[in-house]
Amino acid sequence: MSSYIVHSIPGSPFGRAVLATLTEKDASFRFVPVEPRSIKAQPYLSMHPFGRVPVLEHDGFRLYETQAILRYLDRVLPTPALTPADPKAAARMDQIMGICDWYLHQGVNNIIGFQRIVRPRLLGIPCDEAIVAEAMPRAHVVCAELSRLLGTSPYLAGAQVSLADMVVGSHMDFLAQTPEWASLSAERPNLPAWLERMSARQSFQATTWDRVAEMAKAA
Ligand SMILES: N[C@@H](CCC(=O)N[C@@H](CS)C(=O)NCC(=O)O)C(=O)O
Repeated sequence: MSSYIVHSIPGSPFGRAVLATLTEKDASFRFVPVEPRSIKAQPYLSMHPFGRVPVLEHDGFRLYETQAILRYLDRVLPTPALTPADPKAAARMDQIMGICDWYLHQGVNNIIGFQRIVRPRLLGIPCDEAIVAEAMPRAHVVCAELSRLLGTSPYLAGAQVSLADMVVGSHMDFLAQTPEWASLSAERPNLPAWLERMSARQSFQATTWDRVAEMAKAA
C-alpha cells in the first residue's frame, strides 16, 4: 500500500503540483478525491481548517499548504532533487513559488481560470466577462515578470526542473486553456515554449484534469 495519500479535487492546480512532484520522484501514491461542496464543512475542516486542497498524508503525518508539501516531498524523496544546489538558483525557485501563490493564483488564476473554466465546467454558470477584464492588467504583470525571470533558461530556476516549475506549470497550464492566454503569451514566446516543455514531461501528462478525474473514479 502506498504511504503517500493526496486529498484533492481533480482540476486543482495546487493539487496537480503535488501529484506531478510525486510522479517526478516515481513515488506511488493514493489519490483521495475531495467533493468540492464538502471542503468548507466538517469533517474536512478538521484536516484543513482553511477549507482548501490539497492535503498530504504520509506515515501518519498530515500536511497542507502546497509549498510545504512540495518541500517535504523533496526532502523525503531526494531523487531526483527538485531544489537547485546553488543557493542563488534555490532562492530564485523560492521567489517564483511565492509569486505563484501571491500573484499568479491570487487575483489572476483564481479569477480568470475560475471564471473561464471552473464556473462553466463545474458550476454550470457563465463567465463574468467584467471580472475577467479587470484581472487582465494583473495577469500581464505576472506573465511579464515570469517571462523575464525565465529568460533563456529551459526551466524557471535554471537548467534543471525544480519545484517552481511544478507549481507554476500547473497554474500556467490552467491559464493557457483560456482565450486570454493568446494575449498574455503573445509578446512572451519563452512562456509557451517552457509550458510546452513542461507539458511534454511524463509528470504533467499523468496529471491533467482528465487523468486526475480518472484517478478519482478509480479511488
Ligand atoms: N495556500 C493553499 C492554496 C490552496 C488553494 O487555494 N486551493 C484551491 C484549489 S486550486 C482551493 O482549495 N479552492 C477552494 C476554495 O477556495 O474554496 C496551498 O498552497 O495549498
